Amino acid sequence: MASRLCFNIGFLIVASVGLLHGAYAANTYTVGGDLGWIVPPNSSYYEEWTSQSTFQIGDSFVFNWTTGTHTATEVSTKEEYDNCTKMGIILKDAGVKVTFNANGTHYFLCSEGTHCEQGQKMIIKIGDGIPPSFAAPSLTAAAALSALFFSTLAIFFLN
Ligand SMILES: *[C@@H]1O[C@H](CO)[C@@H](O)[C@H](O)[C@H]1NC(C)=O
Ligand SMILES: *[C@@H]1O[C@H](CO)[C@@H](O)[C@H](O)[C@H]1NC(C)=O
Ligand SMILES: *[C@@H]1O[C@H](CO)[C@@H](O)[C@H](O)[C@H]1NC(C)=O
Ligand SMILES: *[C@@H]1O[C@H](CO)[C@@H](O)[C@H](O)[C@H]1NC(C)=O
Ligand SMILES: [Cu+2]
Repeated sequence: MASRLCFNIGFLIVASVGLLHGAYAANTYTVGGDLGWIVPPNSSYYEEWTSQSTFQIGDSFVFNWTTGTHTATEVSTKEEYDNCTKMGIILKDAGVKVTFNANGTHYFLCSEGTHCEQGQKMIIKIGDGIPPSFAAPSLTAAAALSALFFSTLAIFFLN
């Protein structure tokens, strides 16, 4: 009896997450493809990589690096991005996964050394790139469910 209840609750959670994600037809991208998130061979590498896809609400990005020290740092403005300003939300764990639950434009760079100046920077545009003017409560609930599901690998930006 007890185990059956457990199973039903577990199924409900998995089904809910599936529905929420399914509604957005979400994809998971490995940033930079096979190269991952490192100092690229040329300064337009990540711009070329992002231009290959149109990103939507619910999409996730895995920042993958294995050797050396990098960060995935999100800065707030285009000016900070252009300047390689090395302050913002700094994610240091290799393999970190970021999921976006709203349209918006996000500026990422590596805050180590001169990596950003060498082109380790990327603009991710979700949908039309325009953030909502207020936070939608239902998306917050979806993020909470997803957070349970992906545990520590997922970092959510709800701006
Ligand atoms: C940048 O490097 C990538 C991978 O080597 C290459 O495909 C692309 O053509 C290069 N772009 C420029 C502008 O050199
Ligand atoms: C991350 O990089 C490592 C080493 O380059 C590679 O083996 C692994 O498949 C990559 N992971 C993803 C999700 O691409
Ligand atoms: C960007 O750099 C310019 C020139 O160094 C500086 O005047 C400006 O304040 C910087 N802006 C930001 C947001 O860091
Ligand atoms: C997000 O952007 C897309 C365009 O890519 C648009 O169709 C959609 O209405 C936008 N969603 C919100 C909630 O503004
Ligand atoms: Cu770096």
